[in-house]
Order: sequence, then C-alpha cells, then structure tokens
Amino acid sequence: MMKLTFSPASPFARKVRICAIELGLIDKIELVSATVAPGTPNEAYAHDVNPLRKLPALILDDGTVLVDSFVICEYLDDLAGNKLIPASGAARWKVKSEHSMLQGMLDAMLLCRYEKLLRPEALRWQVWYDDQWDRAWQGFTRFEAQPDVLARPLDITQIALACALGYADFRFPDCNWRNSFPKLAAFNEKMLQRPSVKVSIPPT
Ligand SMILES: N[C@@H](CCC(=O)N[C@@H](CS)C(=O)NCC(=O)O)C(=O)O
Repeated sequence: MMKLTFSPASPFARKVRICAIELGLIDKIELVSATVAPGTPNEAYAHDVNPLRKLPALILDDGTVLVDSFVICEYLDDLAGNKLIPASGAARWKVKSEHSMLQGMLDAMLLCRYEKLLRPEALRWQVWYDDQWDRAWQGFTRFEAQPDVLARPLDITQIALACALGYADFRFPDCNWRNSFPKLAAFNEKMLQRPSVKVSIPPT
C-alpha cells in the first residue's frame, strides 16, 4: 500500500486524490494525515518525509518518497497508462505547462492565506499580498479565455483548475470569482458532478 501525506484542506492533496480516484488507483493509497505550517516546524516530517515540510508526499511500497503533487500526479498517471496527461507530442507539453501554471496560482493563493492567517498584522505588506492575489486572478483570466481547455476530455489541467476554484471558495469566499469568470463557473459545476471532485470538497 502506498501512503499519501494528506490534509483535507490542502488543494494540492485534493488534486492527487482526485487523480487517484479517476485513475482507479485510490484503493492502493492510504491517506495519512499530516500537519505542516510555516512557523511551526514539524521536525519528524522534515526528517522522515520532506525537508521542505510540505504535503502531499507519496511514499511508495519500497520506501521511496515522491515529493510534490506535480510529480505524484505524473507518477500515478504513468502507472495507469497516461489517461490524464497526453503521453507525447505538443499536447503533452501544453498540458504540463498548464498544470505548472495552476501550481503557481495555488502557491500564490496559499501565500495569501498564510499571510492573512499567520503573519502578525503589524508585519503585513498589502502590496505584496495584492500582487500574489493578482497572479492567481490573472491565471483564472487566462483559463476563462480558453474554452477549448475547459471542454477537453478530463485531464490534469481540469482537475487542478477545479482544485484552484474550490480553494478560492474555501479560503476566499468573498472574492466573487463567479462574477468575473462565468465560463469557469459553468466548468466548475460540471466538474462537481464527478464523485471524485465532490467527495474531496474541503470541509468547512
Ligand atoms: N508544490 C507543492 C506545494 C505543496 C504545498 O504548498 N502544500 C501546503 C499545504 S496546502 C503545505 O504543505 N504547506 C506547509 C508549509 O508551506 O509550511 C506541491 O505541489 O505539492
């Protein structure tokens, strides 16, 4: 049994879980809850799993640790025979680049979250916060303008995008992204019809 370090609030862990369900691999993975956050070092996690103290990480049966949701999704897709990431050619690099962009959007949103939640108020820098938020927002703007991406058969880009939109709902409920991105709103509704996406909605 593989082990995935996990938190139900993590959009990155959610992305891996959705991939595993869609690829028929979820029964081979045990979700192991882990707690990591800036400012409260989890030394055991740093030592045993990931020195970067981030989740998710996938621990394979032979003890190998795969770090980072980007790599874990690719690994699972490889095991299942390239169902979520095109196996070769221009489409492969386009989808990987989209996935990478969504990683950056999620990183930016997570930094905003940590800034609000963890950084002492006197040390906050609004310009920096707004700049990070704008990166995520510009990313959504980019996907809103690409209806062909939203209409493809299920792939990693769509899964990551659903996780980013779900994270906006979860941590930034007042951002009103649906008003600005109607195509993404329709896409999100469609994604929520999938059991994998629905079962992994972060708990409120
Ligand atoms: N690039 C990483 C990002 C993972 C990440 O930032 N995870 C968050 C939880 S949502 C985390 O572990 N944060 C702890 C920290 O930054 O201290 C991935 O794709 O797995």
